[in-house]
Amino acid sequence: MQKILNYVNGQLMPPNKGMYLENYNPAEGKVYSLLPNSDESDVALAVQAGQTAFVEWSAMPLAKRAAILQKIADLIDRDADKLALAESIDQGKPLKLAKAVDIPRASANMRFYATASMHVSSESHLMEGEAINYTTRTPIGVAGCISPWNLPLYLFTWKIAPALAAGCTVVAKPSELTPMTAFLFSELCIEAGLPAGVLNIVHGLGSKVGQAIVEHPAVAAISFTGGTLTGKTIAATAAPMFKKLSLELGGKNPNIIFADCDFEGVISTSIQSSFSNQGEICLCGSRILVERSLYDRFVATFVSRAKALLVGNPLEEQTQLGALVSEGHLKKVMSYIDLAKQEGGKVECGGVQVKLAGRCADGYFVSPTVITGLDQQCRTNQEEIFGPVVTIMPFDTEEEAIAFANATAYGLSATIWTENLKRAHRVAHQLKSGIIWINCWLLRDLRTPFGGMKQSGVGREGGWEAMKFFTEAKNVCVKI
Ligand code: TXE
Repeated sequence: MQKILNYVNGQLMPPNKGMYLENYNPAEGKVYSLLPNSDESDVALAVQAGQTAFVEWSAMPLAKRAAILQKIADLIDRDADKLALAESIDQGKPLKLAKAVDIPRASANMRFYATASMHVSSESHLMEGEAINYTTRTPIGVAGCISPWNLPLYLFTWKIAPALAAGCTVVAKPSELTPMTAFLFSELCIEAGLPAGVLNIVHGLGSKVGQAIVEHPAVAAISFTGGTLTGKTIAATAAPMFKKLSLELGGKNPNIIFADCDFEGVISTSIQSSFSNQGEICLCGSRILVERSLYDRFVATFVSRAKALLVGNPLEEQTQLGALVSEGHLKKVMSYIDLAKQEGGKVECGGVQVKLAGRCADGYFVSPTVITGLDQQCRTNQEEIFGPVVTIMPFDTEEEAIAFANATAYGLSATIWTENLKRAHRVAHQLKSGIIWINCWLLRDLRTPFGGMKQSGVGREGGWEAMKFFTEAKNVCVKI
């Protein structure tokens, strides 16, 4: 069986203790490869390699550094089909989606930050007749990047690209549920000539490898995407060590639909924002709020479109929803559907595990699920489910829509549908979310700040925000 290897100090190597974990193909419910069950000794080697490599990498001319990152992007493009297939097998997502979104975005992340690093300029502040201040930004050192399983290579590169472009070296840990594309990525880094120790990838459990990265005194910054509870644990460890922290956590995002919307646009985009990637995207609009005069029509049309979605073998072209990432996650999603029923919800469609024939007979498939009849405060409407499950609730006034939208502990993203320009802006200003889409969803410009309010996280990624995160400002004041 294939063994995934760690990537430490430029070498692909087994974990120190020779222990491995089983890696599942979620569409088949079967183990298909093994990944290192690394521990703090592997992390210690990786951090040491990062510290040594930092001297050369942080001093390398920007253009040279950028050329290596661009080369990695070229190699991702060259191997796009292979990487997309690996992502689909490892994660359960439709191959078509991995080809259209995940892998192109991984190379775009590398290219975006490779070129961004060459456009950085420093600030200066003149004190008339007295002094001049100039501010430099220097890379922070060894950065820890911990990424999740929903968009594996996409989010892995989203973290390491700005870190490397800023001149940091990195110790990264992909999710133990989806390690394959990060492993293939390490082979591409070697081929691209990335100097040894600049990027180190240590595979294994969050509680062992992730925790060891966060605890290591020589790791100066932690960039994490994952669950809110894990984020709390990481913050509790890192904050007393005065590490820089960027936390991208969960969401319970409202999709607010006013009666004056473009109805066809709303339906087709809401199907996407509800069920893309099996609903395993932190930006999915899992709470759909609809103005009462449109409510019945919306529910009828949306439910009929959700029923028509094809859940199937992720490798087949016509499949629209693949498998959930793991058996554990399947159980979590199913338990929330049970909870919704206990809370008085009506399952309008779906709500069941899908049993496929043949190769995928034991896979973790759930039908697109739409639930109505719940109030805003119930647990189903407060907690992140992270699966193909949405609720629909009516509202009567703009004020009520805003109150409902803001009525959770999360504040990641929100979508507003209306043809009334003034209302769109008015509502956007009152929503407590870091990312707002008006009449669209998941339209991403990599220059914009990305992140959430409240329990959706701390800090922002994207554009200069990420470059700033991985660098430290130093002000020099010169008397003239
Ligand atoms: O994520 P974890 P899980 C949400 C979603 C999901 C829930 C739990 O609701 O159902 O979180 O998912 C590493 N120190 N999101 O448990 O554990 C872990 O190995 C350091 C939202 O799978 O947060 C993995 O690499 N690292 C989300 C990464 O953290 C630790 C994406 C994420 O895993 C660690 C995923 C520790 N103590 C889940 N414990 C989003 N915001 O997009 C775990 N890890």
